[in-house]
Amino acid sequence: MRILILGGDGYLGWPTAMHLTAKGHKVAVVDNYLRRHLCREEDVEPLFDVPNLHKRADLWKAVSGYDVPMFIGDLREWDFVEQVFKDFTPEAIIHYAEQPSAPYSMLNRRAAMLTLQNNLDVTANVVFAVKEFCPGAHIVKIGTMGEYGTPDIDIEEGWIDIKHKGREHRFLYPRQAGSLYHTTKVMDTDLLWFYVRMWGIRVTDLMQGPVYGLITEENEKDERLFPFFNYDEIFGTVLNRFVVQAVAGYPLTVYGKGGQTRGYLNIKDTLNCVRLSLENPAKEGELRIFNQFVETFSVNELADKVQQVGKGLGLPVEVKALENPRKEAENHYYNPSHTGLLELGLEPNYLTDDVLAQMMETVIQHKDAIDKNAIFRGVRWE
Ligand code: USQ
Repeated sequence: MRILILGGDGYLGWPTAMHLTAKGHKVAVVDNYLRRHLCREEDVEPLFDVPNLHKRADLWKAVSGYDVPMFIGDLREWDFVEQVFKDFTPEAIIHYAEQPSAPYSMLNRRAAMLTLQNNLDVTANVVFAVKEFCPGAHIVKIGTMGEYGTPDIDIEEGWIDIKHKGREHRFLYPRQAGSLYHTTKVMDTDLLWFYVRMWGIRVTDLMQGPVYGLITEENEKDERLFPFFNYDEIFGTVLNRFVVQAVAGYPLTVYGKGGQTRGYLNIKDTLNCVRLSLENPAKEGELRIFNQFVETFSVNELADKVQQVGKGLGLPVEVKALENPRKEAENHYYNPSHTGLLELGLEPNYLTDDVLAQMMETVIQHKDAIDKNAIFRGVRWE
């Protein structure tokens, strides 16, 4: 299949490019280095230096023999979008090309507007490009479990049947996001649903939970192919942060009561979920939604696991509850369903002690690169 990856330089984008080429697909990537640029602006660099896309593609070619052509530019600009879609007419598009951080979106007005404009403009341009250059192509969009928030009822997989005054109708499951970033994902879903109804495009919207890890089948023998590994408060996800904190001897930063529960997945499962979605596409005129995670944990449970495994490796890990800089429920009901991807054949990689230990051992080798000043800045939601 000819697959175009938008945001192909990112934490998930580059590993996806390697994975799909290794599975026999023809892949091209697009990126404007926004993530690298924002990390530099905020002085929160990833743990390892990551070669630019040209160098990553050269390395991957040398290791695997596969080519990954690339387009460097901004998908908010229609001229560029046109050039990309005319040069590489895709059968499927993976849309990761968004500002991905909740804390970044809450930093200040400029960061909020960048998030809003980037995320929505790119999603709209993708829809217009599909209609004009490759009608029938399947859009696989990375959404987030955070679109649903933490309601006091079970979370369904995208849709809910509502009975009202004796009649019944199926609606998008109610969304109530907890950051501006998450709100842009809700808006993306609405935009896609609108064009599914208007133009009959085919879309899979993946409601993904926080991802952890850095090792995949494709990069395990060569660290130069590792993804960005952010551990700072802005771009690092919680488990990646805790692993780095454990190695650095920095008390684990549990926000508030630590009962915040989310659905987590290993980066390897992100790749499998995306591939399974591509290989079993949505139908024309369908918005298919999967909840993309494999197990749920509270922040306290993650901190306990990291502490235990850290101790086994001789790391004296402390846990320190901090006043929560975010506005979120710290003790809540959480029971989201997630059967769709399992039905497509997903074989989950669970968070075992061995998986955590492997992550920690990798980070230990880069201990000297950890910048403790990046770990906690206190970006408040107020
Ligand atoms: N948390 C802590 N301590 C920390 C960092 C986070 O207690 O040092 C807590 C947060 O308050 C939150 C939970 O851990 O309750 C998850 O935080 P996170 O930073 O790992 O995840 P989040 O900001 O929600 O965003 C991440 C990704 C985003 C993705 C989302 C999926 O950055 O791109 O959409 O996970 S979800 O959380 O399901 O919405």
